[in-house]
Amino acid sequence: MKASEVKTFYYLMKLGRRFEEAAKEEYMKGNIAGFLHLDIGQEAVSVGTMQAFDKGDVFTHYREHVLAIARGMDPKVIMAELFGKKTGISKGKGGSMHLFEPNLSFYGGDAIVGGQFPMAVGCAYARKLEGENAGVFAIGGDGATNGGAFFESINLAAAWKLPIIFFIENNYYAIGTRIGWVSPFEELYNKAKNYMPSVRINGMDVFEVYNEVMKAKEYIENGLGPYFIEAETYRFEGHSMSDNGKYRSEEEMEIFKRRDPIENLKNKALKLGIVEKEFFDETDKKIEKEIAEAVEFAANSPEPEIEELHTDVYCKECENVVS
Ligand SMILES: Cc1ncc(C[n+]2csc(CCOP(=O)(O)OP(=O)(O)O)c2C)c(N)n1
Repeated sequence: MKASEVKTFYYLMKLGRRFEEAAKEEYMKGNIAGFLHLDIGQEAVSVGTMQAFDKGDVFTHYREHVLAIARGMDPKVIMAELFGKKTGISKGKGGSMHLFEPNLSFYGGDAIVGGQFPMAVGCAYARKLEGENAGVFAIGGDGATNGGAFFESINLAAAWKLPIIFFIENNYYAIGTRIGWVSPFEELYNKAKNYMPSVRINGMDVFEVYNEVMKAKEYIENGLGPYFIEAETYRFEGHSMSDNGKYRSEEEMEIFKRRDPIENLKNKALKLGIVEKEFFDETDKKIEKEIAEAVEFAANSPEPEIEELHTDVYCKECENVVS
């Protein structure tokens, strides 16, 4: 546990948490419409994975604000996207579930559960043909592992030894469906272990996530084929803003809240004397300012013009690529 790593991980996780809390507040005020899936509680996964997988291509599902922040996307353009503004990362036309940024190799926000996996496998195949070995990272939820797209993807990735990491955030619920009701077991790494190295880790510990993805990255870069990681985690909020999460018990919530990845990292670093209290206080203040600026930027940005309804709908250049 190095001080520099603790500082980076804490900053990004806290920035992500405060971003989400602000987004929730703005949603309640009516400034954000549509769907909003919060990552609160799962920040160790978003930050640990993106810090370790620093090159290569990233394919995500719709719960991706903190992944995007940890990848290097400016919170201002994410907030503006949530507000549906012209300055948003997808020009305000995608919203919360579509934070796509090719310059960061971030192909994110697939709203179709499990839809990101076949695309990620296609990309991994293309990268292998091109002789690129930075690989592909595909992340999804526990519910996504019950779909055919997931099984077809791990099958082909293993058969063709593709450079891809499959990462599952097992937060136990697919909206209100508990994993054990629709899967014969809750430890999902069992689903991939006949295909590739497959592990289950503590997704509430940012260092554990980071170290495991570093290991997986080395494995795929060496051309050995795909790698599967299941991280046990928990979302403290409902599935989306329209879900009050009443299907979970208070006791279960309490157990996982005691494992809060941000508080625990801070307390551990303080106890071991690795990072001083002043750092955390100053970082918190800096983050408050950054988040206030992001909301202000989004609120003051213009709406997209009506003509924009017809742009970015069809890819004319792609016709030549496919032929
Ligand atoms: C193919 C498909 N089926 C159903 C849905 C509706 N749906 C949206 S999110 C979701 C739950 C997915 O849960 P999980 O994969 O565990 O991810 P989490 O929300 O827990 O991050 C469902 C069923 C969808 N978007 N796409």
